[in-house]
This record gives sequence, C-alpha cells and structure tokens, in this order.
Amino acid sequence: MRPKQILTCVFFIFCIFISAGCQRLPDSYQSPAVADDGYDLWLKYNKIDNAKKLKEYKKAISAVVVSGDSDTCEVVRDELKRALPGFLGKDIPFNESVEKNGTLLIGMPENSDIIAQLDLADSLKELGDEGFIIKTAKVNGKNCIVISANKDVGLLYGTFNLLRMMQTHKSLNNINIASKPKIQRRVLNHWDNRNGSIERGYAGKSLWKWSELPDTVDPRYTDYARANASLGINGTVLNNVNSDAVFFSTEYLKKAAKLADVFRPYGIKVYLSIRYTLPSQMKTENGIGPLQTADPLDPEVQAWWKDKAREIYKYIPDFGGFLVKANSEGQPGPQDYDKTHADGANLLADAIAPYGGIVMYRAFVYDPDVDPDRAKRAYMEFVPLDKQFKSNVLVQAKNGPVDFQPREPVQPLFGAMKQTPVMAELQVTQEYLGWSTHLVYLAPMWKEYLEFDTHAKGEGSTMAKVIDGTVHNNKLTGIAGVSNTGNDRNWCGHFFAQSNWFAYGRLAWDHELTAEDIADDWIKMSLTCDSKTVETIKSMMMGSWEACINYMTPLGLHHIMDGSHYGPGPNISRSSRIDWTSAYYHRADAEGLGFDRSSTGSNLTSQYFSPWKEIFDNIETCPDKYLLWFHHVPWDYKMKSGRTLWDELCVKYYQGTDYVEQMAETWQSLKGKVNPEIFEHVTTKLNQHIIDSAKWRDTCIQYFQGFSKMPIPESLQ
Ligand code: GCV
Repeated sequence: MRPKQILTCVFFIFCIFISAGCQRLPDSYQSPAVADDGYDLWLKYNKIDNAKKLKEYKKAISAVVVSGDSDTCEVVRDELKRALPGFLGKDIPFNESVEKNGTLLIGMPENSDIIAQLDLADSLKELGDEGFIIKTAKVNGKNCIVISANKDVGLLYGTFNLLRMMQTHKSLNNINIASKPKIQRRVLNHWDNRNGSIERGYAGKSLWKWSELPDTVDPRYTDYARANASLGINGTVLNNVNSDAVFFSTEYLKKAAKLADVFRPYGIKVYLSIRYTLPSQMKTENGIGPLQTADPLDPEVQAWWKDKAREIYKYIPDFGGFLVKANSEGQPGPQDYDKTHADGANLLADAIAPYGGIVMYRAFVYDPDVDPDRAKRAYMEFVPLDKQFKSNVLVQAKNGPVDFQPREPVQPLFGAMKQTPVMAELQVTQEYLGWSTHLVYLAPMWKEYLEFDTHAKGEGSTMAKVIDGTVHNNKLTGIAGVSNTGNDRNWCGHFFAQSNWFAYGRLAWDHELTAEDIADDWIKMSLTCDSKTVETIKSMMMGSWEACINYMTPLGLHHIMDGSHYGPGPNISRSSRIDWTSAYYHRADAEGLGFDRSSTGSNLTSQYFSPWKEIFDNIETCPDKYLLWFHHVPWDYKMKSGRTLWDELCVKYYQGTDYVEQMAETWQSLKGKVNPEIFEHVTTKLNQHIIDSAKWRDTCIQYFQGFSKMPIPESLQ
C-alpha cells in the first residue's frame, strides 16, 4: 500500500471508530453517565436532560451565597459544588453577597445579616433544630432562592431537598417549603461484626474497616454520610446487636470516634450496641473491673458504667447512646441476675443521662417460659414494665410480633405502652424477603404498618402517630432501620435495594409521604426522568412486596423459610426449640392450615385494642392477609373470593410467581431506556428471582398438598 492509501485507510478506520463511539443513545436515555456501577446511589448529579428545565434552573440559580463557616456549612458548599455544575453544565460562582438575580442564598439569621432581615423568625420558630425553609424571595431587589434554618444541619437538609427538586425536575418558581422531621432519632442499625462480616448482610463486607481505623479513613465513610444526610438519617449504630465487648475497649472507642468525626458535619451521631456483661469482662480506664457480676442494681456495676460512659464521651462528645439486645437469643441481660428489663435499661440510662445520651432497649424477646405463643411474649414482658423506664429510654420493637416476616400484623406493643416511648425497628436488609437477589420495594410494607390504626386512644392512633409521640405525648421519639449496606460497589447488592435505604430515610423524616411518591423520586434521581419509563418502573416496584408475600407466605403464613431464611422450608425442623420450626408456625394438618391465635387458641388477639381484637378474633372478619396468622382454617373453608382456602392458597402462590415473570418481562421492555450497566445487572437478578419464586411456590404447594390432599386448581395448571 502506498502512504496515501494507508492514510485513507487509517482515516476510514478512525471515522468508523468515532461514529461508533458517538452513536446517539435512544432519546429516552440521554444521561451522560453511561458507565454507572451504582456507587453514586440517588446522588447522581448529571446534566439536566430536559432543555426547558435546564433553562429554568440556569435562570433560577446563577450564583450561590452560603453564610457560615462551620464544618456543616463547608459540607453544604461542597455538595453544591458537586451538584450545580453537574446539573447545569457550567460553573456557578460562590459569592459573598447577593449581587444578581438568580442567587441561591443559604444561611441562618444568626450568621447572615441579609437572612436576618428577611423576617423568617416566625416560620423558623416552628422548625426546631433540624427543620428548614426553602423559599423564593426578593433580596436586595434581586430574585433569590433562600434556604434558612435554626441550625446548620437544617441548612444541609434544605440543600439536599433543593437538589432533589432539581433531580426530579420540580419547578423552582414560587417555592415556599417548610419542613421538619416528625421523628427525632432516625437511626440505621448496622449488624456489623468486628471481623467485617455482617449478620443478615447481603451486600459484601462491613463498610467499617476496623483494622485500618483510626489511622486510615476510607473516603467511602464520607459518601455514606452524604447519602444518609440527603435523607435526613441522623444516627448510626455501628455494631451488631449481638455485640462484641471489644467495641468498648479504649482502642475501639478511638476508632469509633474517628467515624463520629467524619459523620458529625453531616448531622449523624454514632451509637454502639452494648453487651450486658461488659462490666464483668473488662476494666475501665480508671481501673474498675472486671467485676464478678453485671447485676444492674449492684453499686459497683453502676460505677463501672458511669466510668465507661465518661470515657466514651471523652472520645465522642456527641455520642448518641446505647442499643441493647438483652436476654434474647442467648445474649446476656438483667434477667440473668433476676432483675427486670427496666432495671437493665435504667442502669445504662443513668450512666449516659448526664451527657444527653439515650438507651434504645430492644423488645425482641421471646422467652418460651413466658407463653407458648412466641408472638405474645414481648407484650407480656414489656407492658407490665411501663412507667418504670427512665426518661431517656426508648423501647425498640420490630414492626411485627415475630420477626421481620414478609407480612405480619402490627406488634401489639405499639400503643399499649403509654408512658414509655416505643420506637419502631424496620428491617431494610431483606433477611426474609429474598436477600439482595429479589426485587422487593419495601415502602408499601412500611406504609401498611405505619398507617395501621392501633386504636390505642381511639380512632386515628396510627402506629406512625404512636412512634412520633402524638398519641401518648412522648418527649423522646425514634425509628430504626436495620441497614442493607455493605462494601459492594453499589452498596446494597441489588440496585433496587438502594430504593429501600432511600425509602426508609424518607419515611423516617416524614411518615406521611406515600410509597409511590418516594419511588417516583428514587427512580428519577437514580435512573431516569422519562415519565413513561418512570411509570413503568414504579408499577413494577409497587406490586413487588405483595408478590413476594404471595410466593413465600400468603394469607398470613409466616416463618416457613429454610435455616438461611432465603429459600422455602415449610417442612423444616431447625432445632429442638419448637418455636424455631416451620410446623410450629403453619400448623398444617389434615383439617386445615394456620395458627389459632384467637380466643379459642393462644389468644394473641386479646393484646390488640378494640375493634381489632374482635375483628382479628373472628374468622369471618379477620382480613385475608392475616387469616392464617390468627386462625386454623379448614382446607375447604369458603374464602371471601368464593374459593376454598386450598384453591385460594394455590392462586396466591401463582399470582406471586406470575408477577415476578411479569416484572422481568417489563424490565426487558426498558432496554435502551435506562443505563445499560444497570439494565444488565437487574436482568441477571430478575432471572434468579424467577427461579427462586417458582421454587418457593412449588415447594410450598407440594408440601401443603400432602395435608390437604386436594388438587391444584385446573385453571393454574
Ligand atoms: C441480630 C433474627 C435474626 C438474627 C438477629 C435477630 C435480632 O432472629 O435472624 O440474625 O440477630 O433477629 O433481631 O436480634
């Protein structure tokens, strides 16, 4: 080839290469971030791909003024410096004063003279330490968007709110928002162990690198804090409730203190799970211990905890407090010394009260000596102790009376404890709902619990209003979510599991948000703003929880998982403890199926307020979704649908698996409309989801058929 031909050839190859690289993405997917491994979660600050919105936003924000020099104000600036050039495709100047139209002005009356002149005092009075205002206003004759608050953390929450509005293409004209959290302590619980493993964690190893701390600080800690702050989560329990004493050694307190330093500017407090026997396991800095006992009423034990609290606060001045799992699943507790849970909690409460710390004392107890029905035990142990807890104690109860099942009725403790604040523990990690393999959006489940009207003080006493303190006028309120994070690149294993972290945080801030609206925001922030695609994905998500219930434990069945809690195990006899076997829960026999917890059975129904106790007690009025939870139902019982129980059970199992197949099909229709990397990742997960759900259906139907001896309805075959 002559040099000219070679040059022509090279030119052609170059052109082919360039044109392939520049191939236009389908109109509906125009995000510049083609590579997306999920690391950025919902904090994707890509260029606004809607020309009209982009123009509007460029006009609304062309300069920024942030007053204040605290670390949190620095975080506000950092976040805006990441986000605004990303959204708008150009740098935005950060000024000292309002000089032009389109200034985003952020500050508190106390540190900004211009904000002080804006007459926000009345509105801010209502908003407490964490609330914020976002509003459009004329400042120095210029059109501005103002974010203000009483404390700098409110400015941060307001900033994240404004960024979310832009990510979801909301209008920035005539804004007038005032927001504050309904619940005070909005905490993530990490069941993370010292060796990096995570109990019930399905997204890799722990985020905390204990062996490197405090010397090396992984930048991921900051991204974790950003993600939480963007939702309003303000606390994190670093270690597993099945706790290791090592976390209370001076060496580990210094490590925890380093994490607290990273999280502090983001408004996040660090908490630790204690082990009840700590005083008998180690010496304090001042040489108290190890003691012969951990009896909560022993003066030496009390001195030990006081000294330990002093040490903790020396390293972590804003330490949040203790989470306690006591006398539960082999963990030590006050009952080992013939003392009550109240004695146990108050010992700790007294030790940290001087520093403003709190105790979150778990009600996940199910001592078989208390009652043969596991679902009744927490109520029976804790309600009689009401009034006895110190004012800085919250009782932390799982949403249902057994254990994070796909669906349970509400734990009857909510509303029943009138003097003691009860905080809800929700599980974000999908221990019983398909780990990080199944696509299950949990917000509809949490909404079902939160909206359940306990009737504790008449109509309107929803669980949400019990935990936010409205019903019993509690001064201290809280909510916890068992985290689904790990060191997988995308944090949660399944890309869609990110939506559960997101939804937990959003509901913790405002339990009145709808599951649909939260999904809408998450999809727009994480995947696309294309309205048709958003609606398609939302419809997949919204039915995914009910589908999971249907292919696992329909009609009130529960705890029929195998030992790992992943696959089906209706025939499993896991241990000598009767209440750990599947048969204990489903009670299948030749007559029928279900656990009689009505007044003719264990009488769990009596723990609820009227009218629920009567509604649940009567097989005719008990909602189908709880039927087999409360009643042993004959196989040929006529259900509300007109089908027999057996046929209905089969129909539900098939509805569950059909939905999963449908989700997979729908997802395929989105090829080219969402990020290709995420598309492939979710496709792979859904393929396994189809296989697993069919296994659940077939195993359970076959097993129960051994009792019912009835055929699968023809329509399903
Ligand atoms: C942290 C269930 C889980 C355990 C968990 C326990 C708890 O039993 O299977 O892994 O332990 O709940 O909430 O304490």
